[in-house]
Amino acid sequence: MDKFVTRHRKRSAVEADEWKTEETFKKYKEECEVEEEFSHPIPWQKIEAEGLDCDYSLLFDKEEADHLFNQLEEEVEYFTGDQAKLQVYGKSYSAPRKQATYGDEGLMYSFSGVHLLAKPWTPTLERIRDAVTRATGHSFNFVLINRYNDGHDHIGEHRDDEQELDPACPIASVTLGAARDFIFRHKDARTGSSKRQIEPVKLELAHGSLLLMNYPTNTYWYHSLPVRKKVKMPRINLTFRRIVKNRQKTGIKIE
Ligand SMILES: O=C(O)CCC(=O)C(=O)O
Repeated sequence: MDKFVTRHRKRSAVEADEWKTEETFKKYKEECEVEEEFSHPIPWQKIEAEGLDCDYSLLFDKEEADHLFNQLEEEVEYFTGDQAKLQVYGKSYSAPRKQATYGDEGLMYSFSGVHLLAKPWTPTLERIRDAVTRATGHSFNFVLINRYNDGHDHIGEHRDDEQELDPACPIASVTLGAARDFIFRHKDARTGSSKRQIEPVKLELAHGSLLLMNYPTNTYWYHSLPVRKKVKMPRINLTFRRIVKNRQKTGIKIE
């Protein structure tokens, strides 16, 4: 098969306030999509579970991934000082990783009461974003960058389910650097007396890889990048997103 499908939306997500159920969302998506070819076919691996729909592939070969990693090390400016702190249950903590946000002009990243304006795209971020667009047919206006210095750096369980994210656009997660375990846990398998036995979904995200988290994955599943003390090398993760501009209110919640 050498034809792939590009999905373009014909109307804005803002009009879709009626998205209350999966049925209405699916119907809306079908109405909105048109098919055409695009030019960067890559083999995808489907990852599915109850309410989880992901696609995984290697987007960049080692040489290109090494180059992109080195370029990002020169270009990306990470938050420092108060902007690098997390507020969890009213207390301020240093994030166990470095973070930065880039994107289209005026887009805001809101996180634990702190509002951070996206910096303008750098040449390397544009190059990666465009490669993701060619591979998926989706366009992105924002990227959150997490840099993990080694296996002590991590991110706790959370969902990327903010209302300003366009659900018709997957969250596209690019990994450069050390391979790390990435774990999904169903929301009903976490805590409480009604806890269900649903196996977690564990992946290893490789250097140069692309993971697409499609709707409704972030409705039902939490994800995390746990501590792995044996990992000595740094890793940069870029999550490309599409933010609906006049829905911006809240940011990523880390629990
Ligand atoms: O570094 C990763 O792979 C995970 C990043 C993440 O969970 C996020 O950006 O929401």
